[in-house]
Amino acid sequence: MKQLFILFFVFIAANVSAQYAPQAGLLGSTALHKDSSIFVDWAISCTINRGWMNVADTALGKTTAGVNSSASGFPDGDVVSLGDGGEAIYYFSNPIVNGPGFDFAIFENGFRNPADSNLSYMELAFVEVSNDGVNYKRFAATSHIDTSIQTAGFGQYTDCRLVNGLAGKYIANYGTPFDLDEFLPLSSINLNDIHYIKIKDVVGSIHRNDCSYDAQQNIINDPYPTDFISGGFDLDALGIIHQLYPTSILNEGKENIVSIYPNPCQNQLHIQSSERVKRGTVVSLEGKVIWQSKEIDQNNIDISSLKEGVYLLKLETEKGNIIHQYFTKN
Ligand SMILES: [Ca+2]
Ligand SMILES: [Ca+2]
Ligand SMILES: [Ca+2]
Repeated sequence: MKQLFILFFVFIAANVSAQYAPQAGLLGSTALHKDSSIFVDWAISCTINRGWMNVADTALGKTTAGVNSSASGFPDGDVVSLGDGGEAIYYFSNPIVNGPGFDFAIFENGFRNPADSNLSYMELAFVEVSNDGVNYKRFAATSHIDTSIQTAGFGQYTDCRLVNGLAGKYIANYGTPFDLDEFLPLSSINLNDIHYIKIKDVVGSIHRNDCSYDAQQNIINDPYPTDFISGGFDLDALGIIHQLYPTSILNEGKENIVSIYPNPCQNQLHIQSSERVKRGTVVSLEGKVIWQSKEIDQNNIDISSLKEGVYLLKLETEKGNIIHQYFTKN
């Protein structure tokens, strides 16, 4: 009897551990609203490798809804549909880094069940990060969604508390956040130099031939089939929380203080400024200081000796404003 009691207790404990953060707007949710000041920038460069409308019937062809740029910039509801197992790969010239807490968030276009705020239509995707675009590390995905009955391709709601480590957990306008801390035990990835993030649609079939597995080799039951042109994960945007160099967003309200031209530039970079510029520093995208001035002369910087490429110029004005501008040397 005592043994039975212990077994029962273990069963309850396992169930409790399956309860991950709830849907956006509910107590304990980790969802990040698109207007949150936590975001310092939005990913702009995205390549799409479309998946099939239905992996089990490739004669239907691949998804076509949306274009690469649908996944760029601020979340706007314009999405690109990845299809079964399709991928989006973001590139960051200014790498994502592991700062305190979450480092980036992914936006999809799921929606809530009007009758139950815990439930939503969820399409899920794996998330992977890479330094070089060749070797990727995947965030550990967990799904405790029941796999006895296939989640329908459209209009069936699921409780996101059953899911962790997968993009698409949260409804439209709310990002699902990811923390690079997860990879701290690995020496094979530099967490302060993430140039690539891959988002790969979960093929939601519960049939073993076509299914996707979470990190514990459980089948992930996700809407399937989604055999229409907008099938699969609908990627809206990627919000950046921590990156190596501050961005123009951090210059907000200060752009009118300093502008640089021409850009791209070959020889003389001109600085137009309403405050006297005290100091300038040119930094490579690898974070190496290339050049530093004691005084900026005549608001010109000679960049003729730099190699071709993109650089960051940090300018400090007399009033203590620090402005960051990127320029391309050609
Ligand atoms: Ca972090
Ligand atoms: Ca899918
Ligand atoms: Ca979008």
